Amino acid sequence: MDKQSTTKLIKKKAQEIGFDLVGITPALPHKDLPFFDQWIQQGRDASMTYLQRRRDDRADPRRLLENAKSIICCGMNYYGGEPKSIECDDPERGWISRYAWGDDYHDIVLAKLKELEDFIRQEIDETAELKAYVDTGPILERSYAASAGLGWIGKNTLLINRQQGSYFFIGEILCSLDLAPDTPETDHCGHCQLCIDHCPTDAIAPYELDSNRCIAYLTIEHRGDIATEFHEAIGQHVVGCDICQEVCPWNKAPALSQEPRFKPREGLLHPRLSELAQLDETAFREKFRKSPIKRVKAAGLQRNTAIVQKNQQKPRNAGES
Ligand code: B12
Repeated sequence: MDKQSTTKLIKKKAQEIGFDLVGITPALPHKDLPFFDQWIQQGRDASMTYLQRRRDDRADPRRLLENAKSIICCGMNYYGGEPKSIECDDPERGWISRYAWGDDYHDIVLAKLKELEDFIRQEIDETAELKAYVDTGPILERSYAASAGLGWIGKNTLLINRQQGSYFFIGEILCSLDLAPDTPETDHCGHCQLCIDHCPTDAIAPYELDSNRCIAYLTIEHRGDIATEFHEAIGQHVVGCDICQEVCPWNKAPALSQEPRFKPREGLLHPRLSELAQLDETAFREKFRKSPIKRVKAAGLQRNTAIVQKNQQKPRNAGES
């Protein structure tokens, strides 16, 4: 089978498996690596030192799979059409970021990538060398996915697709087969800077995010107390933040997810603060088994909930959203 036909077959299978986006890019060092290095040098990674630890592996995907020639980049939409955080103003309730409502995307996306790997070995080339990653590998996922034509990197730093918006996860397979590459999408942010204007902590400069100020970082990754200067700006966010995506015009009416396991688990869309505050270690572990929220840890959720409860008790100013 020629390169074009093989590529077409793999893409068709990826879509059958449930990926909303699929594209190919060569497994070579990426031109965006200097941005990553600069970001780290400026300390934008905050306490996420794991990012720099495997910097050299990030520099070249062939360090992860020696014979890699192509990267099969896949996107999986998690948008279910539910309301946005900025549409909830019940003071008894908080907001959990959309990506964290359902089952853990690492497991779901990885299982689908494994299914695609099996197909490649069984139907195309049994000697193909393949290695799949979702989020946790030392790979510049957004940069490779952008090169594979899945979308463009927006000013809010998310990968945005014209049909899917930005509420999609990225996973990829490093592959020893030489596949036909796609062409990258062009930037469609234009003069818009709603994400920058609406970020409550001023964490975003065009195409660059400072994790030290990002509510997603502070509420999910940061351990220990959160600096008081951010408490008020955290607003109702108990886990993660979606504001820079919610105000994005490309997320006004994106395609809907085909994956029922991303639907909100009971009580997670606009969660009751009093219920979250009651969760001890055991109850937390039980409630968030196989959920991305487990990364926040029980102590983190308690800390965040206390901040939000304090915020929700304050009288709101007229005209405030
Ligand atoms: C660390 C991390 C975070 C950190 C830092 C985020 C950040 N913007 O860097 C924190 C905890 C804040 C975070 C938050 C979120 N994350 Co996160 N995160 C990651 C992780 C593990 C690494 C990202 C990274 O390397 N950052 C370093 C910076 C420099 O890289 P980058 O932002 O990707 O930028 C690249 C390009 O934009 C380009 N570039 C950078 N600057 C410039 C400037 C110019 C001019 C140009 C042309 C290019 C360019 O080069 C960079 C290197 O490749 C990735 C998985 C992965 N392995 O990539 C997931 C990932 C980026 N996260 C994801 C998600 C879903 C989220 C959240 C939406 C979760 C939430 N709601 O709380 C938020 C979104 C916040 C945001 N605006 O980014 C998805 C994004 C999917 C998408 N459609 O874009 C990823 C890809 C995970 C996945 N596999 O699906 N995340």
